[in-house]
Amino acid sequence: MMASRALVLDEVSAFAADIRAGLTKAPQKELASKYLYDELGSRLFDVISLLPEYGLTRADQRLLRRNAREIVDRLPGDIVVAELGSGNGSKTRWILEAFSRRRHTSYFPIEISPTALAMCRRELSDIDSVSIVGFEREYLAGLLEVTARRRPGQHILVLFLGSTIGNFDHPADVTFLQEIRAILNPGDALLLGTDLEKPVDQLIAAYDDSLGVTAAFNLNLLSRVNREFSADFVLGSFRHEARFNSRTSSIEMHLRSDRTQRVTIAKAGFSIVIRAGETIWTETSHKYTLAEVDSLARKTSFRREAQWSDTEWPFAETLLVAV
Ligand code: AVI
Repeated sequence: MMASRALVLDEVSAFAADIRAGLTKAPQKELASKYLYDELGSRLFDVISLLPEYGLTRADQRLLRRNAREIVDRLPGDIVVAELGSGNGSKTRWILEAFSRRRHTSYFPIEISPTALAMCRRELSDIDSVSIVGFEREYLAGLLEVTARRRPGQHILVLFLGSTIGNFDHPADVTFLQEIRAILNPGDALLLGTDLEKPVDQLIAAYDDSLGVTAAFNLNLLSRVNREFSADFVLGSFRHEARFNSRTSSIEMHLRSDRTQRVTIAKAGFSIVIRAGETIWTETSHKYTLAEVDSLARKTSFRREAQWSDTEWPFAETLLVAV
């Protein structure tokens, strides 16, 4: 389902307002990580998931492939599947195939990236007995539309995979799950992927890979602002940085300016000065413990139905049911 013209204009002005708020924030400038995913950023993220250093996506895929049948068996009846941030759809295949063996299944990917939505449709269109309707929307707006379409007796399974929840600053992760829960009915389910704590050097390598793909992914955010808002960020004067914040147990991505410079974001109508050594914070990626996942569920009125974890790359898939 394509966004209307009015919505696209709204999104542009929301983006402009977010850029202004983030880049004028003191003492730490920031840009929201959701803006990393324009067409180029979405494709760079797909490459990141293939990097030897970045085991997160492969762990997520292994767990879904090995446990799809059990996940589906634990959710009897007529289930509609909604996915928040479908990406290219490749991880969802096993779940949809398992549901489709039981009955015809509706799948609603919800994505703000039209590129990812198109890739997802292409990737999954060959599965028999699955109908796909994509929503080019923010997560909660899309989920509201999906729930409005549910028929009496149908339950919803929301997929929130790949540890995207970790990209919400705490306590925004709790607030976001509460908002999802408020949209759902008791008995609806949430399959939540969370990346788990692991050695810091392994994490730094995953977010500062030797090919420089993550650096390109991060820098593309400035390049996107240049393209869409006629800004004049000089990409060569910023350096990608991945650091571990042990207080929050999160990897943070930053872009560090190597000189003091003025940057004008022409179409958003403002300019800023960035000092030498100052950073723009572009992403948080929280690493959970299993106890934290349990507490997240408790705080958001879900009960843990089942949990599977990967040992090769510590990662957990948790099936939560709304109470
Ligand atoms: C999408 N998200 C879970 C990724 C992560 O690991 O936090 C995004 C990413 N950023 C850098 N590499 C991958």
